[in-house]
Amino acid sequence: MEITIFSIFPEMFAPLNASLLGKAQEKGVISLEIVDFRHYSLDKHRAVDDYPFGGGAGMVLTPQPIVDALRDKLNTTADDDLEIIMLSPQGQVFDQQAARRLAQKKKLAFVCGHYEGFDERIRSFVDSEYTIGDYVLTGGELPAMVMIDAICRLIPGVIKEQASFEEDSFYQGLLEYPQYTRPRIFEGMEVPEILIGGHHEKIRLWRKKQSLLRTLLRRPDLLHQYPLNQEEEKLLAEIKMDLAVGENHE
Ligand code: 4GT
Repeated sequence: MEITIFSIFPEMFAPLNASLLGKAQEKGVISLEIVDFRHYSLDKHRAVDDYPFGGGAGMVLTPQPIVDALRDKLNTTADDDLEIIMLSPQGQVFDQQAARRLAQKKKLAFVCGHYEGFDERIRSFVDSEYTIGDYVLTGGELPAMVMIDAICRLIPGVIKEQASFEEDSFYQGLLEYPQYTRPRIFEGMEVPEILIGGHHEKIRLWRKKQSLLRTLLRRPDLLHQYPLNQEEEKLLAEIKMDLAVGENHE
């Protein structure tokens, strides 16, 4: 996948060169180009922002540098392989489903804003607009990195074990079950007995039940969205019985 980032703070993207995404770049599985759109400003002071028409506090990103940078770096004429994404608190909420959709693209571009935001006309030059959640940040750089991380780990060859996300997708829409490694007893806290025995079917059911319990207690909103199969319906009924008699609290 080819990723192009448009930002006036290119130095903020150093984290993408570390860890798995750094490796993926070395392997050529993904490529990153960071474009400082200030270089495209035709203003005598290289300004990228200006005062808002109608008055008010703060500055607004002006269209010229961003649109010229997009035109110079991308094929902006109806390219199905490319999606140009704007980051803003007014976008659609980025979630795992959006990550899976975007991981299918050959090319992605991210336009990161600053100050009070974008001149409205810049929106005509992007394909989609995303927010990473309902809070305000100083710029779109961190949201772009969050999206890039979530998307790239779904690309084959970025994570070593394909199983890491095949399993994720098995529990798609539910929270993860509790995990343990050695030692069997740490400061008096024991690993659940069921995980020691090696009875794979019992372990699978215990984990599924734990996922359902954890999702019910912590994220009931997710559980309401989740399409329960027969086995899961049965486990959830058990959980509700357990809770009623005071068992199974986290
Ligand atoms: C939050 C998010 C975002 C901002 C988010 C333009 C001026 C937007 C600053 C920028 N804040 N961008 N994408 N929650 N702030 O995703």
